[in-house]
Amino acid sequence: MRACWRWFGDGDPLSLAEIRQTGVRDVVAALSERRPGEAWPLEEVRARAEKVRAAGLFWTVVESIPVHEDIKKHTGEWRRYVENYKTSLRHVAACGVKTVCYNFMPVLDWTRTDVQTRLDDGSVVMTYNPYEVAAFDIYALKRPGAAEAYDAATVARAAEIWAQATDADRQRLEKTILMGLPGTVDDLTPAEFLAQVREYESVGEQDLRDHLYGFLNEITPVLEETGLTMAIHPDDPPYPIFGLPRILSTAADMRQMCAACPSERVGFTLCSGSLGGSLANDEVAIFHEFARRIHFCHFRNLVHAPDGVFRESESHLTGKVDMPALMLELLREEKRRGEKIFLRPDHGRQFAIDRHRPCYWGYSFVGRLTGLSELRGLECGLRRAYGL
Ligand code: DNO
Repeated sequence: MRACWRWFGDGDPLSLAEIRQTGVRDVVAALSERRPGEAWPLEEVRARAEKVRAAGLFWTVVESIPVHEDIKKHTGEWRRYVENYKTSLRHVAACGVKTVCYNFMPVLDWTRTDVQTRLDDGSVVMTYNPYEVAAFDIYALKRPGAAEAYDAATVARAAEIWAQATDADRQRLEKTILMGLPGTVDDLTPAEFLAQVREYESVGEQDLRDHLYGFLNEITPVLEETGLTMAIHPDDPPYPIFGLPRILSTAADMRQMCAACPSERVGFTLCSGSLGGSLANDEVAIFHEFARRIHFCHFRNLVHAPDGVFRESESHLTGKVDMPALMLELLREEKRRGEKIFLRPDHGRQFAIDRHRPCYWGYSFVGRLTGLSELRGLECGLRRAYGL
């Protein structure tokens, strides 16, 4: 693996000098101050790349150039936004970037219901509880048709959750679901969120797929011209929520994308923690099947309860994702390519020591470094054992 580290720019509590001491050489960053749809100006991209260079690091992966909602819906000025996207791609490529990570989830990016789940030892992880999402949908958002959209057992559990929740619990849930987690652009109010969700009433699942494939085929010549690869991030959780279509959750979705977009430059971010949100997904089989098109990896692990609630694991190595098998797939693909694959340790626990450095949820220093260290050890052991 070619280990990378996500840096949130000048607002990041971690400095580039500190990141350098993790031993990584490649930084994952974005011009997050630019709004979706805007073209990233060359001088701003260059200034960011130079800042990273001055710290002895390289800005190799962009995460993310967000795709404007109009491109997903084919509304408003979507054609102009596609042209702006191409401009941003040319500019990041000119400054040394090799891969661009992005997602195509309508309205929301990744979603959690609790960002402060305390484990027995006091360290903190994040949780996704589908029953709390249903409760929020039915009782707080009051989305038309929401109650009918869930099965009876989910509705009953959602009712119980809502009845028992204090005002503070309800507010916490609202804030957690709608807040701008890293990668998400805005914190939305429930009314704004509902309005945005309702704009998708006329955009079916197939429409969303067609819009994604059309977008990718449209930008492919720029990828060929610049050498960039595009690495779509899977949906998280990997199934539809709030009645919004989600089209990059399963191997079948990935297969459809490959069939519609022939260029191998159009590929995937293998995010084990996002795909792992569904027990039906086999991350190792997915890596194997789509290996040639995997341009970037996020590795982390999850612990599932039988009822569909999941949280992040105490270790990147143990949990739902068979991390040794996944790493082995990665090493075999690297051997085939004769080239390493960009990978960043995704979300880590927040340890007591991390609490003194306010970080984005999931992006603690010690937590991520622990994850990276585990992955490095695993890589080293597998290389030796398999002669890779
Ligand atoms: C969460 C991240 C996502 C990711 C975007 C990519 O920690 O993995 O927010 O950056 O989905 O567009």
